[in-house]
Amino acid sequence: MFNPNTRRKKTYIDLRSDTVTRPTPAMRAKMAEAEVGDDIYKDDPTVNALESTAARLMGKERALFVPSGTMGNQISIKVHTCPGEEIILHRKSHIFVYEAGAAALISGVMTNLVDGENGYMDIDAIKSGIKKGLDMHHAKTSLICMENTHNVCGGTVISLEHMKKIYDIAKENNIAVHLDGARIFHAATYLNTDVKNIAKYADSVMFCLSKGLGAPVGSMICGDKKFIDRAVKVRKILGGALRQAGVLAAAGLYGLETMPDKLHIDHENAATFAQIISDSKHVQLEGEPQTNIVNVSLKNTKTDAETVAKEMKKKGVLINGGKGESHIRFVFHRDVSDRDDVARAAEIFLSALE
Ligand code: TLP
Repeated sequence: MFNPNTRRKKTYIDLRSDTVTRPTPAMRAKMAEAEVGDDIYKDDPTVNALESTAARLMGKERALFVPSGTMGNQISIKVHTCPGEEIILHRKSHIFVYEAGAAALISGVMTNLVDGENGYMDIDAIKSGIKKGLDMHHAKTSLICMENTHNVCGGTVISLEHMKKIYDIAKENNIAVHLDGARIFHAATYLNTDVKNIAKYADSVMFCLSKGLGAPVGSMICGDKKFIDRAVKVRKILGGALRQAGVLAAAGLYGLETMPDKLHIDHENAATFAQIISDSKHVQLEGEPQTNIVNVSLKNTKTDAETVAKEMKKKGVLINGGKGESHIRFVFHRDVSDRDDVARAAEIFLSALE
């Protein structure tokens, strides 16, 4: 019988992202055993189970399985907006920085970018940025997007108080709120709360199965029935409607059942890693890690991220590093759970700076 683990090539300690996890034998077994059907006919019992589980966990009426987080965010933007309108979001949000301009291309919306430390969008800037569209010169603001945890800002967690403030402002102005909760379970772990308590400050939530939860593919979008009905159509338009997707949904369900309670390990590993490397005078942490991401500045060194990445790869650790860049992100996940590997990766990073 095919044994996936016999096919593995050299194993690296892979800190490029938490998207790199591979399904465990137990997860693969669930995938192999999954009952399937044609999901376009809503005939796939495993996808249906995943969607009802996700909706229940997020405290929303409905949920929809989508192939990726990017597609989930973009479907949500498309549903909440009309072309020519404006969305407010953080300058360093994934939707703005890493989704290849999709909001402009797919939804035809303008982005009104708001700054803020650690991913906390400045409240006054949001208030003054809202345009009702009554003045013929203005694009109407129809959506505010939040991100929690905040990836580019170092996996930082936005407090419930801050989220509530933004949600209340949006509601006073009849504006929808979307949450990019790719790592919402990490945020909930840090806040020691239920994901529902985070999701309640958004009309729609996207979360990823393929990051900390360890599934190979997929994300969920959750919202009310009207939102999901419209999202189903947009998913079809974008080519994201799948057929016997139960084999993928089974991995997502297994991730939802088994992983949220273990994410604290990734946070502890990130903290241990940060603590070891911060003993070096060359290393400048860009803030204390709160969750599974450690952001480091190389400004006190003579090297760049590309050189560091090459040196680390020779010694068995993978990171992303661009030429001339003075910033590195280290991401912790289930496949780096061994404490010795965490310490080893930290030592290898420090030796790559010399
Ligand atoms: N983030 C990836 C890269 O795209 C940068 C990563 O390695 O962290 N929202 C957030 C906050 C994300 O971090 C990501 C992925 C997405 C959305 C998109 O998810 P996918 O990759 O499934 O399209």
